Amino acid sequence: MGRAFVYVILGGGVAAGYAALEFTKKGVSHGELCIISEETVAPYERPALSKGFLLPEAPARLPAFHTCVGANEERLTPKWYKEHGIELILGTRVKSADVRRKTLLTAAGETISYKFLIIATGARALKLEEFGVSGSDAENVCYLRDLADATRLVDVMQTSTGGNAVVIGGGYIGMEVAASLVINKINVSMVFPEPHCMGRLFTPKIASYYEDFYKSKGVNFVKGTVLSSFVFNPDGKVTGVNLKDGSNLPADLVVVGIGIRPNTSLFEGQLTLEKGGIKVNSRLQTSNTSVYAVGDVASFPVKIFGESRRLEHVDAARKSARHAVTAIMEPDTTPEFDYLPFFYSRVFSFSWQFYGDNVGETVYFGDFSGPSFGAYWVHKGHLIGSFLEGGSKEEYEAIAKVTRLKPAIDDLSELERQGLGFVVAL
Ligand code: FAD
Ligand code: NAD
Ligand code: ISD
Repeated sequence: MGRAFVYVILGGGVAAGYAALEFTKKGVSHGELCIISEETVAPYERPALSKGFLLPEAPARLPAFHTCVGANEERLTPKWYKEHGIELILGTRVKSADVRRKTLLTAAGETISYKFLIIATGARALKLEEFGVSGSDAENVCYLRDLADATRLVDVMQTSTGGNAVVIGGGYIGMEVAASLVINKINVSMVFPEPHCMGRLFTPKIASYYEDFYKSKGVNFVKGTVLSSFVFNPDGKVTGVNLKDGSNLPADLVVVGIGIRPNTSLFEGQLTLEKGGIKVNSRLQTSNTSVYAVGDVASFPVKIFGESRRLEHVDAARKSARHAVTAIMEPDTTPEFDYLPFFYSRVFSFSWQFYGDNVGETVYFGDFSGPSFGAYWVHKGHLIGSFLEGGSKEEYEAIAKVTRLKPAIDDLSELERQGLGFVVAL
């Protein structure tokens, strides 16, 4: 059995939703496009899962956060897909792909053929087993990648009020979930190997601002070590964790956020890979001209850095998806994808944005004991990265605009003196 489509989006996450919206804007006909997703729900804004979804009061629930509400665009409910003649093939895992024949084979045994394929398979959470620790399938050990994970986390959280949680990992998931656990009145210990949180982005000074606040909320940071094993009760529930430094922590709940691995396996040996992702050109086109890759799974040329990167952030997923659709539908007029990396987070009442790259010398500005502060990164005489906590919409727009311009910086102390005034004035 089989079906044929002109356009197939493989994966039903953030990028898929934004690609679908773009296809309708470009005039796709009924019956030409399908989305195949292992998830059982239509594409949604994944960032909500570690924020609004975990709130104790009035938590975000579908259908409220289907794409594309995160970019203040239309909310694409299952009804919307139906009205637009887009087939949503949900709860369906693709188990193999043949890019030469232009076919995908689902786990249910259906062959789906395409003229153009957009790979939007995203990534999966790394498991502790990959680091030699077993037992992460216990009922109170949670990962957080999709709606099913988030639903399970909420269930475990609700039975752990007043108890102890151990958060493994000090990155995005670790920081956002730890804040949510505190808001849910759960005592939190965070365990990670680096000397400070958000090691991939924050400097020690920026990290200590947030860590100090978390500590004031009772969070216990255990740094420079990792988990070595779990302690179980006779029912197979985790009651504690043993750490490599010899210490141990009690646990009613464990949340693991130790990074991701892009879902490339269907295409290994068929498409060129790079930096752990599927290599694409500035049209988001892979080494096979009928196949495009977008979002977390794609390694694409970031023009302002002059090199390819794989970015694990929602803005890149949204914009790369839209660009790929434009490149497919308007091949002769689509410019190169020229993307300015943008990361953000919201925890407690904090909200920060970062644009560009965090290499070179750091120049801080603002009041690190107050609600708003920031940093610039200056590399080879140019401002190439900007971070701002507690900014206004206009200020965030200003740091983005100036970072894209990569202005020459002759005098770091003058930049420090001007602080946010530097970008606001330009
Ligand atoms: P995904 O959204 O992961 O979608 C991939 C889809 O492909 C899934 O539906 C999956 O089931 C499907 N799939 C994979 N393999 C198959 C297969 N073989 N067959 C069928 N379907 C398949 N980024 C930010 O910038 N800001 C944030 O605040 C933020 N918060 C986040 C919070 C959480 C909890 C998580 C997990 C991520 C967060 N991110 C955030 C990252 C952001 O969500 C991702 O960058 C984004 O979702 C990537 O979109 P994508 O479409 O490439 O992949
Ligand atoms: P991450 O890469 O942000 O952080 C991983 C953390 O785990 C790091 O602190 C790392 O040192 C630590 N770690 C690695 N191995 C470990 C081990 N064996 N034991 C203990 N700690 C270990 O990844 P994440 O936090 O898992 O997030 C997953 C994905 O979700 C990422 O792609 C991230 O970008 C995305 N996400 C983004 C946001 C956002 O942009 N606001 C929010 C949530 C999730
Ligand atoms: O970008 C985002 C984000 O951080 C969310 O929480 O999209 C979601 C939506 O705003 C949720 O409605």
